[in-house]
Amino acid sequence: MDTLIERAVSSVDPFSHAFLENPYPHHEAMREAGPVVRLERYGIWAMARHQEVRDALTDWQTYCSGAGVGLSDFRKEPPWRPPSIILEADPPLHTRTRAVLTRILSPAAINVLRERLVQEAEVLIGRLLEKREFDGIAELAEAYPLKVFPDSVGIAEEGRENLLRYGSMVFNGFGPRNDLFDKAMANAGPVRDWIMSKCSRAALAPDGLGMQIFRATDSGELSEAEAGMLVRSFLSAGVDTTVYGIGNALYCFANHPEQWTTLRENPSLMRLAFEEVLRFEAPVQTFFRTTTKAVDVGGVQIGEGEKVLLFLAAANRDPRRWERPDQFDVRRRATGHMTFGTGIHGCVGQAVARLEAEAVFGALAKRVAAFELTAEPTRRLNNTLRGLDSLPLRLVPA
Ligand code: 4MI
Repeated sequence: MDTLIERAVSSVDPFSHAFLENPYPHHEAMREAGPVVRLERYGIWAMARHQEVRDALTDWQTYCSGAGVGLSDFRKEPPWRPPSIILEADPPLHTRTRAVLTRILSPAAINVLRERLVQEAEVLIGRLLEKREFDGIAELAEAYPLKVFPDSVGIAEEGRENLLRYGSMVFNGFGPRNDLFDKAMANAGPVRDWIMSKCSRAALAPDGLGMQIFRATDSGELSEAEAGMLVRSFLSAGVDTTVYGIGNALYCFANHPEQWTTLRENPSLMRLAFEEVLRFEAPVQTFFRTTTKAVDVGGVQIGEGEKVLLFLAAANRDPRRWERPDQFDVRRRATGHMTFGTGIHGCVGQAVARLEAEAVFGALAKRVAAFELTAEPTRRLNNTLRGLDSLPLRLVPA
């Protein structure tokens, strides 16, 4: 006899303001409801346990990306922009584009940027120490990536404010057409035009990461148009993710001063500490996949062509996987978190993200004893990202 498993159903809206303000109780409810939960409101499935999220991410043949990694199914409605040829692609296209970026963004290739990124962090932290009080989001979490990332890609200075506007479009664009989506898309035309104008060979510095993509056209590995599309991927993925990651790290250390002290006393914990930030306050909270065939998940049948919402941030606090999951602890082995994803689509830029964090928090660790909140931080709600709009800080010099 077959075992009958009751299918868990939830009426929660994971893109509502209430959910996004504090997702953690909802994550727990979804994890405990079952290995996969039907979200009635959108007619989709959700996974919130570490094992199931991981299994879905490592099975691209069943859980594809080519129908989009947001709520919208590209096979049923036109995407708001031409699909990414790496994020929103499956093998064999993905295999070819991914190989180019894997090479350009390898840890060894990215180490070449280290000296400049450390230098920029030290200059910025020196200025902020003189100021003493500032907004940790605008003046640090945004200011740093907005300087070093476009410099590294090889983009001109003018108009860089469009990068954050475009990031908001990209990450809110993975959600439903709600108020956050509409607000992000309000000025889409000029922002998209600016971004696309920076994706051509002529707009890129000769020694940057962007031009390295165009060099892959020499061997016939990519077409000229594909190279431009991969520069667009850099500009889509490389700014907001690190802005929210650095902002969330500042927020964690301001709220857990003893963890900052532990880190300062043990500088070798730096890399692990940033992984713990990514586990505990994941800048990227969710991604979707689409099933290519019917699949059984823990006794529940999911049909073909169904959207599945993967709660990376809920997997990161699954008590089946982590001890004391709701405790921020820089000493724990936080690797294995799902914030960078895993499998063939696992974050290709993670060496850059880690380098930026190491540069910023390494500079802070040398000179800052503590972060004091001078007012309540405010949240910036986003359909995909979790982070702050403002983080009023006072630095206590070491
Ligand atoms: C995971 S964040 C992200 C990655 C890739 C792209 C956008 C966002 C893209 O456009 O390729």
